[in-house]
This record gives sequence, C-alpha cells and structure tokens, in this order.
Amino acid sequence: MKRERNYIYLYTALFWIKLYIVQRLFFDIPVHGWLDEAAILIGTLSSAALLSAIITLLSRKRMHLWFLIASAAGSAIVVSNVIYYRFFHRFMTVAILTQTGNASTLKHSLFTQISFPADLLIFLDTIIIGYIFWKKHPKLQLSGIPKLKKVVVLFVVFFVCISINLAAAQDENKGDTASSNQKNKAELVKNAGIYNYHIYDLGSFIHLKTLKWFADPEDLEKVEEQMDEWNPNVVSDYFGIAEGKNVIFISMESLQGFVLEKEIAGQEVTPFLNDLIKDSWYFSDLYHQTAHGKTSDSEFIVETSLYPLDTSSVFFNYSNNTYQTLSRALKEIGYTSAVFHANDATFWNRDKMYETIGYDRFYDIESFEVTEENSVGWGLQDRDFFEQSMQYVRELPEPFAAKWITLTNHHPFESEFYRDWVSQIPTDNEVVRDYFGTVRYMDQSIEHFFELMKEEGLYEDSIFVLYGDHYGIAPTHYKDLGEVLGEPITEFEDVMLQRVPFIIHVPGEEPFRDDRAAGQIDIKPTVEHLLGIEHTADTIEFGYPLVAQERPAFAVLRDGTFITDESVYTNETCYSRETKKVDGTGACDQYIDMAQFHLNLSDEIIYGDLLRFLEPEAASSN
Ligand code: GP9
Ligand code: MN
Repeated sequence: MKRERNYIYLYTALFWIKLYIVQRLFFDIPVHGWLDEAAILIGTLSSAALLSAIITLLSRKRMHLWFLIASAAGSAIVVSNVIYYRFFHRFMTVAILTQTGNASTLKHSLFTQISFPADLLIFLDTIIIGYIFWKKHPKLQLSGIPKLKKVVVLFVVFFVCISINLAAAQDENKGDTASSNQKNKAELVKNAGIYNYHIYDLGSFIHLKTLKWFADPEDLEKVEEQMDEWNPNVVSDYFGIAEGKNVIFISMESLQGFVLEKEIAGQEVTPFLNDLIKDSWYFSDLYHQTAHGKTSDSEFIVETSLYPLDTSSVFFNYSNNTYQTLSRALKEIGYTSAVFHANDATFWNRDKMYETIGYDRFYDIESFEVTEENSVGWGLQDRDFFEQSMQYVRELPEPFAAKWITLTNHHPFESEFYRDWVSQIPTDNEVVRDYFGTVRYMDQSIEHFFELMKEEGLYEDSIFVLYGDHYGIAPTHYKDLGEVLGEPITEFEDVMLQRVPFIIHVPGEEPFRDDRAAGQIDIKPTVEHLLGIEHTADTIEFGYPLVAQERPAFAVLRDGTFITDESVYTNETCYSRETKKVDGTGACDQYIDMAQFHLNLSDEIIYGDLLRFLEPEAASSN
C-alpha cells in the first residue's frame, strides 16, 4: 500500500520533468544564469505539486486513471500553447479559446508549426503514466487509503516554491513600472510554471470580464482628463486636402517594411510599391501594433486609434462595446463604407464586429467566385480578388471609403509565382523563401488594382491608403532570414522588423518621405485630418496626424516596446538607433512610464467599455 502511494510522488516528478523540459526548450524565457535556471526548476515544481495535490485530494477510487486523464489534459493544453507560441510568439490565454471561429481556417497554418518528433516530449509524462496504467492495471487499487499526508506535503511544496519565486521576482522587478504584459506572462510562466500560469490567467480573464459591470461615467471623465495632455489638435497645410474624395484602403497581408526598396537574388521584391512611394507620401518608420488579433487587430487600430489587447482579439471578446470609429465619422460627412475580403464573414468574428464598427457593406467570400484555378494558400488569389471586386465598386455611391484586405501573402506563403527567382533566394527555409514570392505577387496584384481603378475612372477622385497589417516572418525563422538579409537579427533588429509600410497616394499631390517614428495608431487621425474632420474635445484617440510638422515621433508596440527617432526600448533595454548598440545614457527613461501609461489607458477604455458613456453623437463619430 505504501509503495502504491509513492506513485503520487512518481507522477508529480514526471509532471515536473516534463514541464521543465517544455519550458526550457519550447518557450523563449530568458535565462541569464543559475538564478533563472533555479527559478524555472522551482516554478515548474510548484505547478506539478499543485496539480498532483488537487488530483490526489479529489480522486477517491481510480486515482491512477485521474492522474492519467489530468496528465493528458495538461499535455493537450501545453501542446496548444507551444504551437500557438511558435505562430504568434505569445502565450496562449483563456480568452483565446473563445476564438474557436478561427480554428478551422487557421489549422492549416498552425499544423505547419508542429515539430515532430521533438514535440513528443510534451507527452512524456502522459506516455509513462499511460504505460504504468496499462501494465499494472487493475492491480493498482489505491482506493480509500489515507492520502491526506501526501496532499499536505504537496500543498506545502507548492506554497514554499511559489513563495520563494514570487518573492525573488518582486525583488528583481523593484522599481520596474514598465514591465509589459507579455513580459509579465513570461515571468509568471518562469516563476510559477505553465499550469499555474493558466490558472492565474483564468482568474484574470474572469476579472477583466467583470470590469465592465463596475465602470461608470466618472471613469471616462478621468480618462478624458488624462488624455487632454496629448489631445492632437494640430493644424497643418494638409488639413482637408482630400475632402470629398473616395478613400481606398489596402490592408496588405503580412507585409513588413524591410522588403521595400530591397533587392534579393538580383531582383526587386516590390517593384511596384517602390515606384509608388516615389510618387506618394511614404512613412518609412511606422510600426504595426498588433497582438493576438493579427489582421483584426490592425483593422481595430485603424478604425479606433486605440491599442488592441494583450490578452486576446478585441474583435472576438469586445465586439459589443461602443467605439468611436473612422467609418462612423465618415458616415457623418456623407460617406458610404465597404469592406472587401474573400474569407468567411465569421473569421475574426468580423460579421459581428463590422456591425459595431459601422461598415455599410461587407463583401465576404460569398460575393466572390472562388474556384480551384483561382485559389492559392488561404483562398482567392489577390489579383482575382481585386478584379472581381470591381463589379461591386461600381455600385458604391460616392464618396465612399472602402477597404480591400488581401490574403495571398499569408503564412505559409504558398504560391507558384516567380518560382525561378524564388529558387535562387539563398536559403533552404521554405517559409522565408516563399514569403518573398508571395510578397512579389501581392505587389504585382496591387499594381493591377491601380490599373483597374484607372479603367473605372475612380483613380483621380480617390486617395489610396496602403498599410502592412503585421509581421509575416515569425522570430522562429530569424536565423534563416538573417542569412538572407546578410546580417544577424538581433534584439534591436527584431524591433526594426516590426515596421510595416504606410503609403498615402493622393493623385496630383507632391510626394514626400517621412522617416519619423510612428504607429498604426496614427492612421485614423491622419485620414481624418486629410478629410477635414475636426478633432474635438470628445475625440479619444491615441495617434496623431502624421502629416503635421509638429508631432511626436513615438510608437509603442503592444508588448511595451517603444521607438522614438533616437532610441528603441525593448525587454528593458535601451538602444541607440544610430549605433544599434545598448545606450546607457538614460535616453529612454523619460518615455518608459508614458509608453505603459498609453497602453494601460487604452486597456481601461476597452475593458470598461468606457466609450458607451460618451454623449450619443460623440460615440458614433468624432
Ligand atoms: C483572414 C485574414 C488573415 O481573414 O484576415 O488573417 P490573419 O491570420 O493574418 O489575422
Ligand atoms: Mn493578416
């Protein structure tokens, strides 16, 4: 009987070993010495001990079976987390499980993230416990035996471990007010183990969902007061310059800034965009600010000038909120708004969120003829997508604001285009190599779109707003990407890779290039400014009109990283942009709190649904 009870410790040890291996090998948790190493060992032990304590306490008969089930469930959670992390470079949260609507389409991309046989290590404990169960069952009884001592021991182990680690972490972070949410998550996983992280995350999910119930109009007033400081009431020669013109948005899937003005294997990657920027306003230092919601986050930022969330997609979890959207502001001045996107309307919960945003028309996959011949990767090829959309554009009453969301340049970047050139790109990494091929294809499709707009007679009366939605090459491919680009991708370069092209083309206007730091958050105020929409005291937005002479050069990424013209601050390290080296002069200090302050304030607005407290007319527009 005693020997039987020792299985509890054996299983706990197996949980522990598995968690330790997973956390060391599969997640990017910084380890700078033996103290961090010890923290992971202690943290994973605390997770293993708590899980075992709970199973031991709750299971009466069939304890082995419950250990087996818990271990299998734990492995399933961990494997989902690992795959998610490889794709998004973020820890999975409970809130993301609400995004099941995306699962069927995303699975294609996510499956490519499985690494076999290494990922079998995640099931190490389950395999061994399963084997013991299969071999020894039904001899294993372990029912009705006194287990209380074991439960107490396990709980004590849990409490001691977690206390040591959290106390040490608090000490380490003293005075660090700017630790980002993602960093906090990594810290939590390190110090408490992945299972405890999930328990904590569940609690925090419930807490965040309840914030809305307790919010009141005074909370909005407080936010407004705090935002007064940077109310972007700017004047410029560009105010109203595009008044009455159609606004054509092109959301360029996974397009990163580094491919522009770049030659690889003897050819330009984006010949059309390279020409276009010479005849446009090109903002070369603009960063995407998306997180879990990828394309949908970029849509959210462009529509609201708020930051997306660090816990899940706003489109999925906060689609019932009130927002001040660009589309509603345009409606107020007589515009019709439309979105073209050849995917299911439910992906990213767009069907619901688009109503909240206030789009008049949504041309989803049902509006397009998708065949095997005209499809690639995620669906309808960009060129066909643009061509088929023309029949609907003709129907739109002018002036209109319409957004095209491209799709071909989506991970895993499958295409047969430009194969000869792609095969000369010096890497065996297919994701990296094929990325250039699909980018080039998208570039050519956009060129075709401009031709179509000219044929339709819509070109002269429109302004074109093109932006990359988010990164395409995940950090897991940085080694190979660095080889293609000819320089290793350091922590500093990683931040530079978060730049996405932002181009405004106004036919007939003098081109310029603006190299000041900016973010997607600035797109809404910029477009409003060009269309002559006033920024009022009730306007809540975090960005600035980029065309203004006097504007801050400042971009905060969702993980707390920020960029100014002189510095980059990431992972609590300040870099000089000039030398690309660590900058010890304190150049970042004055911005550290501000960056976190912006993110927190934006979160407060969304979690509390504070914009519902605006006067009705201010809520629907600016
Ligand atoms: C899918 C498209 C691409 O509808 O928006 O999604 P992504 O994975 O980039 O968010
Ligand atoms: Mn996207």
